[in-house]
Amino acid sequence: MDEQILTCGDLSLSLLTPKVMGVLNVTPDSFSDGGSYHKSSGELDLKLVLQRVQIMLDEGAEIIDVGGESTRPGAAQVGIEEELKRVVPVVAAIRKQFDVVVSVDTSSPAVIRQAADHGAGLINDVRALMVDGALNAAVDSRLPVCLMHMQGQPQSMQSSPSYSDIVAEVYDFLSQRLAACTAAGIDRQQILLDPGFGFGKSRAHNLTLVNELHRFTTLECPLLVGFSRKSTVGEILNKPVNERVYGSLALAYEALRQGAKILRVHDVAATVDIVKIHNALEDNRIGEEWYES
Ligand code: PT1
Repeated sequence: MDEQILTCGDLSLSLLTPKVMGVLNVTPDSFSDGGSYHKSSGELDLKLVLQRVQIMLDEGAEIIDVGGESTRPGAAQVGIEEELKRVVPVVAAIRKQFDVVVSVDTSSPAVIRQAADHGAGLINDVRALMVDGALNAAVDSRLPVCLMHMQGQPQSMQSSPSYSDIVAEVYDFLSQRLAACTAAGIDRQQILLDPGFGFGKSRAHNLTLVNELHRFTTLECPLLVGFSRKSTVGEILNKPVNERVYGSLALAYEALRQGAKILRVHDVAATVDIVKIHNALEDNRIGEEWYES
């Protein structure tokens, strides 16, 4: 694979080295940072949002992922009007203040279109552009897209996840969505793939996907992964959401080893440190002929 450069509207993003995507949930109900940026009236406080973005950028995030619908296990779906009201002003405000790639975590064609009109640089869809109209909206936006695998829907996906071969099924799904997207006119170079950790998967399914992540590199699209503070980490450590940083970093490091190019995380500073260590080890390898042979 040659150097991947994503064209994110007026910005571009090189994936020659892995990038950190900082999570910004503008929802009242997300599992980790839900409700953090709301006034007591329940209204979103844009000043708090922009302060959080500034911190993540100072810590080294190169993408900010804005989500207006919680997709954690058990979360309820949100109406289009509410999602638009949450997401679009935030995308616009971030882009007014910062030259950073803003990703929108959405499955809705209306949100894709309006966010793109207000400066979004990437579409991150946990439903892999399968909602009616979403694929066309993404094609029209000309933005890069992240296609993720999920079994079921957030409300019920953890009730009984079941696969005969987790890796093969996720691989085939991503390969089919990749084909659908290129057929619809999305440039192959603009497509990211994500196995969807925690989305309709047991702890064993998640761990197998981590161990076998390298197999997905044969799809020849950059891999995006999100383990940050998720319940698989919590189950292994028997720790609550706010004590899962080190566990999440261990999985992120393994994912880097196996070729992940974007890490979607809450803990930006810590993750940027492990990316730097990974990069230093990679640089040190170059020129070591014995390694090639
Ligand atoms: C992800 C992701 C995402 N995760 C992409 N987008 C979430 N591309 C939202 C738990 O088990 O991995 N990739 N957008 C958050 N979703 C979850 C899922 C949060 C599971 C928590 C859990 O605790």
